[in-house]
Amino acid sequence: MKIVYSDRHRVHRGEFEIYRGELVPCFEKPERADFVLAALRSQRIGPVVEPRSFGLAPLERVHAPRYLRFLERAWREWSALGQTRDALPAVWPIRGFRDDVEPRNVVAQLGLFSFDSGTPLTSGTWEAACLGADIALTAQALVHGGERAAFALSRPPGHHAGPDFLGGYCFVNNAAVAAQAFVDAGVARVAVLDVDYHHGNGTQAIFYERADVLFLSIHGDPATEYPFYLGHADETGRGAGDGYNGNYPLPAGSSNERWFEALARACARIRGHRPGALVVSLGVDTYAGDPISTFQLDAPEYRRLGRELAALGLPTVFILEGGYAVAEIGENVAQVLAAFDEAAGAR
Ligand code: OKP
Ligand code: ZN
Repeated sequence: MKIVYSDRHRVHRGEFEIYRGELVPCFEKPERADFVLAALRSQRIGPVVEPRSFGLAPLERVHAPRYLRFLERAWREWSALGQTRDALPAVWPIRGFRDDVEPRNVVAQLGLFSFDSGTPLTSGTWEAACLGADIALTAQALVHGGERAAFALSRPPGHHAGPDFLGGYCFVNNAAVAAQAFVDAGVARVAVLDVDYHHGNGTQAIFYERADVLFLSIHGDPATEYPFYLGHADETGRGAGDGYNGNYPLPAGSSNERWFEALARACARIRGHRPGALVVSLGVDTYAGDPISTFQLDAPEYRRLGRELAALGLPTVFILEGGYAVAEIGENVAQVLAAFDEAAGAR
């Protein structure tokens, strides 16, 4: 399958995140994409193509305009305060505070539009976030144009970014942008399957009240795992979206057998939805060696995942999300995509 990639992702390079009260080096670093690209090349998955430019309109279909305007100007206003380090929020409007009045101070805006202090906003963040969306949209256009599948090799990830908030290393929700692009191109029903270790709270929030985009996520139980405040099994959608959201939280440390049971249930739901396209939020932080996660997947399981996704028989856009065992994430992504291509008869 084609890989959409640009090396301009490097302009987003966070230095530190706050973790358990300490500033620690960012887990989400540019080298992640380098390892993925190298592994795909050595497994002869490709070709690699450059993204096209789609502008802001497709982002505004899933994000609030005032949030996008904030992202665009935030670094400028932060540096105008005299700050040279990355911007990190430190104050948030939780229950009882006003979120309808936009504060003028960028420090306050950072809190209004975020949910954690682990997501540094840097001089290159806006450019990289827009580039990530262009990569996802280029992959979507390839698949809508007849390719069986395409891989959006983008970073930073997107699935924690909601209608008007950043967090979890995410700013623009690439998977949601791609899913919405299918809808806007006339695909009546779309499915988004999120197999990252962490619940895709942003994607869920974006589509929670909609029946056209089915969102399913397999992840570490939010009772103990990030992002903690969303991702439980009883979140099934609201209003018109009732029945079109499915969460499969698994206890930390769950076995591969349990993970594939959840995948089988998710795949059955996808078949029942009869979508015209599938978007996969492909995080490989489910890997046994991942430094911030607790599942046990490894090469054979990533191959099995690729086969089971191919068996759905759907036009499929893969979008890179998490994966922090930096040296191994390339291999893990390559296993999924190679097995998918083989099962789809493309190798
Ligand atoms: C983003 B994605 C680790 C603490 C957790 C947030 C994790 C974001 C994961 N030091 N920080 O879903 O892979
Ligand atoms: Zn993750």
